[in-house]
Amino acid sequence: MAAPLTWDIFCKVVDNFGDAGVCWRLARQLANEHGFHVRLWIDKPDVLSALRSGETTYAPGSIAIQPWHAEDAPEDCAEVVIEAFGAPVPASYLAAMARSTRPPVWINLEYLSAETWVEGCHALPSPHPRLPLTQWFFYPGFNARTGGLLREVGLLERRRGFLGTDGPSKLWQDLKIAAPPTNALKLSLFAYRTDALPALLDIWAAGATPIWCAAPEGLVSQQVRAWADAPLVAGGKALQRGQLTLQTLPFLAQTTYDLLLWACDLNFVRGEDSFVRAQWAGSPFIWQIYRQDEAAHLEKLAAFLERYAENLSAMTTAALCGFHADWNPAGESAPVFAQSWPRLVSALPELTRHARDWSERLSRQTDLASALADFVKSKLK
Ligand code: TRH
Repeated sequence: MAAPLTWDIFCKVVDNFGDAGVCWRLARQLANEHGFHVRLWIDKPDVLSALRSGETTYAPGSIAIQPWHAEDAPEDCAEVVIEAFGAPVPASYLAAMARSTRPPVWINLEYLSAETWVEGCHALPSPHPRLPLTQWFFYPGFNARTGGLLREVGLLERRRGFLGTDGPSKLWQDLKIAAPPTNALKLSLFAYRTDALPALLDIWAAGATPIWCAAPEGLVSQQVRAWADAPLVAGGKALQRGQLTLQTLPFLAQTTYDLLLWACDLNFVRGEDSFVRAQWAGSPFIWQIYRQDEAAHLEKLAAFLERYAENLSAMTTAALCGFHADWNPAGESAPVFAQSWPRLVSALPELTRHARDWSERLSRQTDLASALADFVKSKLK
């Protein structure tokens, strides 16, 4: 039997958790499900530690996590080399790649976007200007003309199992928090700092619907505490303000965060990885997109919403897009949510059905790790 392929993934943490989160998921799947030997080179291993705390669900020995310092490079190059989100491999490593008797399959794994141009760029070659090497663009995406989305084997079955049994109550017990009130709309909140947040918390507290909101520690924690005007211990007793029960949580391990998404009725997510996990959770979600210069992110947001809302009624589409516009404001003034929140709540029954169908439909697509494995095999023939 041939020895398992060796993969080097290079990850540079730009900020926050998404770069590490995506690379870790990919590494884990390539090792666990495809049996490859993976080295994950990461410049900030502590970011990864936060995501993995207490996690034991990967085959020990098949993933090596390697701290990566600037131009430090591994001496030997792997058979497959992935530059995640354009993190360039060190020059000496590139030279080693060029010297190999069989040059590695060299992939630039790009950010996720629902924009249609992605389909034209996915899997295109980019020959190196000087060296005998070719890099391949690999774009995640929402259809078969792209590389697909990261999805572990059996993910949706596990979600169904969790929800079909006492998964949520066990989760609250494990988190050592009181179970949400049974009549409350259960929300999770993961967001970038935004001036829009206090107004939304006000609406939740004063609104007609009882709301339970779980907020893991992060960029908005300070704002949440300032709004509550209370110290709020992460994972401590929930705070009651009018109709809102606010439950702070510690930053969770990635695998536990999934369970929180599964257990909630509506998830506020951001960036890339939590955005994808919310889709696998099969519940409605609100996406706070990572801001880019010249408001490029708003086009990306619109492209996704257009794709996602394809089979929704006009009213629900308007509610979904209206709320996203308020949560991702183009201008400086903070939105008030007085209209967009109640409209979103009215749209939740249809959005809930839609979210379930969407996740089932997407799950019929080849997942990103398998698509990468197939692509690599086709290049090694
Ligand atoms: O953290 P993010 O904002 O990450 C990024 C980065 O900003 C990056 O530079 C940018 O390029 C990219 O977004 C688009 O959001 P994201 O992608 O959702 O990553 C968050 C990760 O943190 C994800 O793997 C889920 C995980 N997570 C936990 O493990 N525990 C938690 O409690 C929470 C709230 C999240």
